[in-house]
Amino acid sequence: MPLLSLFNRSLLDRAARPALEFAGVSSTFGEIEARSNRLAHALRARGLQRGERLAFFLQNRPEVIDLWIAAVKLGLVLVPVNVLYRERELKHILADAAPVAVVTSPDLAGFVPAGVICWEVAELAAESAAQPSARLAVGGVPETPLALIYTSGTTGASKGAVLTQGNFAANGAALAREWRFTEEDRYLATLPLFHVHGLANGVHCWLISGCHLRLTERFDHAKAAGWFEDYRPTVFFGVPAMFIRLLELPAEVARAIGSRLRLAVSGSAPLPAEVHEKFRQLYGSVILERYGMTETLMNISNPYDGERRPGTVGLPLPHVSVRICDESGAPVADGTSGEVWVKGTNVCAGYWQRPEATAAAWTDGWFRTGDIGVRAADGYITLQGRRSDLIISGGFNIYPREIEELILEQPGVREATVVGVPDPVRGEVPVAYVAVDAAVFDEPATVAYLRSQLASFKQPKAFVRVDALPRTALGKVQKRLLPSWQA
Ligand code: MLC
Ligand code: AMP
Repeated sequence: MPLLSLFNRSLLDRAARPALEFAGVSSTFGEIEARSNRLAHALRARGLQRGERLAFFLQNRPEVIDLWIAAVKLGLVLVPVNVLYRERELKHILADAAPVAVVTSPDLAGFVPAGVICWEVAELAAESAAQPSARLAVGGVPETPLALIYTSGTTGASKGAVLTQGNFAANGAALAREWRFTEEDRYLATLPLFHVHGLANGVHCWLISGCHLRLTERFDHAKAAGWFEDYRPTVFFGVPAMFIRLLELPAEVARAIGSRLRLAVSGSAPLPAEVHEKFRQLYGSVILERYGMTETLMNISNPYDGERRPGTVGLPLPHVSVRICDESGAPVADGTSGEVWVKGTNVCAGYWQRPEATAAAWTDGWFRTGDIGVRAADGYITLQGRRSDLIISGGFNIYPREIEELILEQPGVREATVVGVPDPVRGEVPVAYVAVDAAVFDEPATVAYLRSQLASFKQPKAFVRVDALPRTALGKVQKRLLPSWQA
């Protein structure tokens, strides 16, 4: 079913129902329909045409949702940008995607590189208010691109995954069904809307099922207990760092929250089995872990009914085919590790303007995820690591090479490498190992430079000095031979 038809189940058929709450302000589905129509007219008045790209660089707020729905109606391609990105990341994404403009807010606009056109989100909303509320829908087919979402894939260079309306429809419809969403659900949405976990899963399960959503600007563990108590959600989606923070709540508070929570979903990074178990003991709720990627949306999920097995990501979703392959691309036997390959209506159309990267990631119609996994005889899949040295910190991806390149540009640095070290909350954090000329290397200046260029979660927690990096005979850095580091 086309994405807009899925949305119509709520936007048109449940027009009078309360839909969304943000900062104490509520909207019905009918109001969201009208707001997104007015915004579509305003975007059209600013000259945007089907197929054109428009970036957004915004914290979570209802305007992001209005923009998403307006983009579906107009056939626009949105480019979500992580609010923590700084000069280097923004320059790359905005040059590569070349959007008509970036929709942003005054607090973030200062980070947008000079020469890029910014549209102030409040101005756009004010302009929309004067537009007609009648639907302006040019429609879309499943192949119509809807988003370019930047991800680093298995190499360091960030690439735009071209996700279509059909990808979001297939993913959203499957998850809403598999995870038993109904219009009675109350979904607490704290994940960022610039990543697929919050956007493709959260927003789409909500719009397709017609449940209620409370949006927060971001996850804040100091406020989380209050939100759960006050809103009484039945559904929560989070990254492991959020569940680890939630383990800090007093037992009676946790038990009360858990008694109302019918579904807690974790993904984007490995959920340690002990967190799964501690959450069950404290909240009386068994976390459902699933596995996805920007390029593929969701692939594999533990079952709603049946065993949610800790440490595993479960079974392939009904519309997704999964193979575990060896280096030659041949499927391996159950119990043997290999690379996870996926195929299905969830998989993106390729990388934006990068035919070589696209060719390298697909083989015979299968997308090669770069994740290493193993399938048990009963079908449950466990992820064991990655082919690349990706670091995942709090659910945000970090490619060491991106940080290494910047450090190597600093005066006095001979060699540099960045590795992920274990962190009790965020899973991993980056640490830099450097061989430097001590008389020249200026660590505070390097830290300040990295802060101006890269997202805060990519900042190395330490610069560990070594005489030289351990290397193989071929010159490759042997990260596992580096001295261990502890905070
Ligand atoms: C995080 N920070 C933010 C922020 N989110 N700052 C401003 N706005 C936001 N929206 C920064 C903080 O400033 C801080 O920076 C650091 O992140 C941690 O903040 P914290 O308050 O100490 O939070 P913490 O309890 O550690 O939890 C971090 C977190 C965050 C869980 C809130 O990591 C997060 O939002 N993660 C979600 C990532 C996500 O959605 N991933 C999905 C990718 S899609 P400093 O300077 O102190 O470090 C994908 C596919 C799939 O992977 O399968 O889903
Ligand atoms: P992204 O590029 O941000 O979409 O990140 C996708 C990556 O997150 C995947 O390739 C996995 O390595 C990782 N990931 C997502 N879900 C899980 C999970 N449940 N367990 C382990 N890793 C995960």
